Amino acid sequence: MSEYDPQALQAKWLQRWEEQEPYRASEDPADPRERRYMLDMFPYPSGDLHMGHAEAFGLGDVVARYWMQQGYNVMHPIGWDSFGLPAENAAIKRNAHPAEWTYANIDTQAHSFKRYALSFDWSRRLHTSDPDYYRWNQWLFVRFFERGLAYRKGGLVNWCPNDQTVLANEQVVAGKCERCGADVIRRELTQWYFKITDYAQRLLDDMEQLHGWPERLLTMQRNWIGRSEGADVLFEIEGREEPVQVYTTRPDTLFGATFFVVAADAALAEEIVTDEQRPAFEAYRAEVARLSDIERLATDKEKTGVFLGRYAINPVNGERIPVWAADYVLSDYGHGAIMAVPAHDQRDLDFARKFDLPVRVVVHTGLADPGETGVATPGEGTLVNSGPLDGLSKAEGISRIIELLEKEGRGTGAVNYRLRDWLLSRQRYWGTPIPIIHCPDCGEVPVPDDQLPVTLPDLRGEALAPKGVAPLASAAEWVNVACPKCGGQAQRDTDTMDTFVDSSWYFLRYCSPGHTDGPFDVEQVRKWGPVDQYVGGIEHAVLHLLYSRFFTKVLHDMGMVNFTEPFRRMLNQGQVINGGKAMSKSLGNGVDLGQQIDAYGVDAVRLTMVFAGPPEDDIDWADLSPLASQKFLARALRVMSEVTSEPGTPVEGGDAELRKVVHRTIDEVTKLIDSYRFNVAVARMMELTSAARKAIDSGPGPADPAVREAAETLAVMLSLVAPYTAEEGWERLGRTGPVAFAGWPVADPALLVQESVTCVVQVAGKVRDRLEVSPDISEEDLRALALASERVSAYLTGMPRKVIVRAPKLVNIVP
Ligand code: ANZ
Ligand code: ZN
Repeated sequence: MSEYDPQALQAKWLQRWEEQEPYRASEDPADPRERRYMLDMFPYPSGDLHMGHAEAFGLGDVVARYWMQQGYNVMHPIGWDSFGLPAENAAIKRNAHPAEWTYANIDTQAHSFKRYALSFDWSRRLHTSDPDYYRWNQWLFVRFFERGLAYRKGGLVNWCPNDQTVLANEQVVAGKCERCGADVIRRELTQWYFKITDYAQRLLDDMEQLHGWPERLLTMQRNWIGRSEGADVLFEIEGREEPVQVYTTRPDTLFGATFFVVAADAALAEEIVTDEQRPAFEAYRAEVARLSDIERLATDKEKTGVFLGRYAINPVNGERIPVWAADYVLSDYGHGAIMAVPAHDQRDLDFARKFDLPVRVVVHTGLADPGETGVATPGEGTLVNSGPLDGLSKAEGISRIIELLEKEGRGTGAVNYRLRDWLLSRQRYWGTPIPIIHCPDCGEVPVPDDQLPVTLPDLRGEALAPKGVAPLASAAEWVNVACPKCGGQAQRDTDTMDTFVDSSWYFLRYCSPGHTDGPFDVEQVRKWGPVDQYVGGIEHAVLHLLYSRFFTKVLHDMGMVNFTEPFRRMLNQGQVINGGKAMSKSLGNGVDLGQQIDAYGVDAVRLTMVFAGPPEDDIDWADLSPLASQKFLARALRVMSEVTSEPGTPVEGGDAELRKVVHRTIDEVTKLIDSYRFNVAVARMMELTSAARKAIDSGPGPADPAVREAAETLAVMLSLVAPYTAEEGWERLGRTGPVAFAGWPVADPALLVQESVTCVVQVAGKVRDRLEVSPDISEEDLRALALASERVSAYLTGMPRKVIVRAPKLVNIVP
């Protein structure tokens, strides 16, 4: 094998790794190594692996292999998120069972993962669609139910008319179904929810622990949770017994509330509308039902609404203000009703101008009158027209008015969150059945633990077609059961769980995948958890990454895990694009991973991905050259093959210059990998290869021990990105055992001492000073250094006319 033949290398080493299973994490309690847990977001089995997988898993593998080299006991597991709609849609089309498609794709992906040489511990493999996995979804659901964290309620929900199922708020992106892109509509349905809102404050507070998360991700979560502070204020409504609450972040503007708005779809609107206004109101409400929240809240949307024929009383000045229904107030936010302050809130102002309602300035901001300009003034200022609040600032006004309201029992300080409870019922088949039995006498009865799992009945093809009711409802024998409590005739819940339930705790299952006494072995999780490094896409920012944080906190409260945050460090890889655009069927710019591997080899593809740029950035495959990567790997392997000294030869007598290069490389690459700058680390490996090549050809030659040191360092470093080439090189260097565990080299500080060069500084062509500088000093630094020299300034009267810098050896100053 003199030529570089990637396919031959793959065939040879893949077989040995299959036999040796070198990447199995050790369970031996006597193993003294510190544990590390490296996790990739597990894949959905939709066909074979693609370029995006290759990039994300390639990056995760750099981290896992780096830790293995550093001597940690590393767990790097893999599994499949194998419930979900695509399998079901494929099954309908082919008149088959979703499991057929699912498990065939899993086999294909598993095969490709192995070929791609990822350092997985295959013994921990799991599939969420296996009954011995989803059994524990059900078990956890029952625990949540017992704690009041899973409950059923009726209300308007997001409905995808194409997928014929409800969606969680997190799955509605800009008013469209996250999965299929159809416009989401609202439907009135009774559904199961997880009470994630109970954890809103902790989800915010615990972000303090997430130093290792990208700021962008934390910001997205913070905004999604959407905490605000303000007050709940009680308004009397004429002709209604009970006062109505509104939530406001600006109670200081209460004197400027000139009208009152109820969400058109709130029960209150329906209740208080007068007979005279009812027909207009009902027509309007029907119109609003067709809009998504995003559309309703859009600030540039023309304001619409209808007068309800009633008046509310402003609690601070007794003023009668008209009550309207409108779509820009949401029924499930705050209390579904607002006090409108048009002078200081743009949407209220737009509404006031449209319907000719009064605008009263109560905060003097120095800006022009909103009633005239149409531009609200939401900023800071001095309160005016506000009785006891006059002259106060916004902050003073807020605390003063809350005090007054509380004293009179007309309001309280309040905190509000944008976060809604997690809607988890789905009207589809290929998911975890909700383990509840509905009994006419006992109500919602959980399936007893010893009767779990509730497995899916065997439905296939047409039986799965979306009809707006759950397919499980058609399996009469499965549905009709005895009530576990009273034994009477009862029925199973026919919805399945959102598949995000499956992924909310899978990382715990990996710690003890065969566990049969619970979802996971608490002791094992204590040893391995939390995840030290998680790698996956930013698209999960407010979905999976929020849900798993919630699950972890609940499990913590149940005493099952000893940490409150599941993922210590988080890396969001960029996307692989082609020709500046995301790969897509319609653009025809897809790149097939299998073809790339056939053409250039696994190592060249992996190296190309890692070398392309910082891990978080998108990489454009059209700009990259896997062929150049392949040539580099061939060069590296040649260097490793040409070393003639024996393994273990003492390195002390080796070439001093090359040794300095080796140790500087070790020092830099270690720091670069620690800070995720993998691409620059690869560049350093390339430089090391060139230095070794030069030493062999025109330096001390292939027998010099420093050449061996360089080649062995190269093999170990390359094992992070090019496992086949590294393993082969390691063997040719006469070493035995997997290169993955050779041990990360340590830089010798004595060899890191920076040499310096002498820089000559001339003024008007005469040498006036000599400076000792680093060989890689920048032009700016050198220029500044030269001009700061006292010997130089003695010959200058003012700013020099010109400074010519030739780093690192010459500075020429023209006075
Ligand atoms: C009066 C007011 C005056 C307001 C002012 C703002 C500025 P965040 O920060 O997002 O929590 N609001 C309350 N409930 C609402 C609902 N169900 N639908 C739409 N809007 C609602 O926003 C709180 C503010 O949003 C509240 O404060 C209320 O308008 C509005 F100069 O009350 B404000
Ligand atoms: Zn019963």
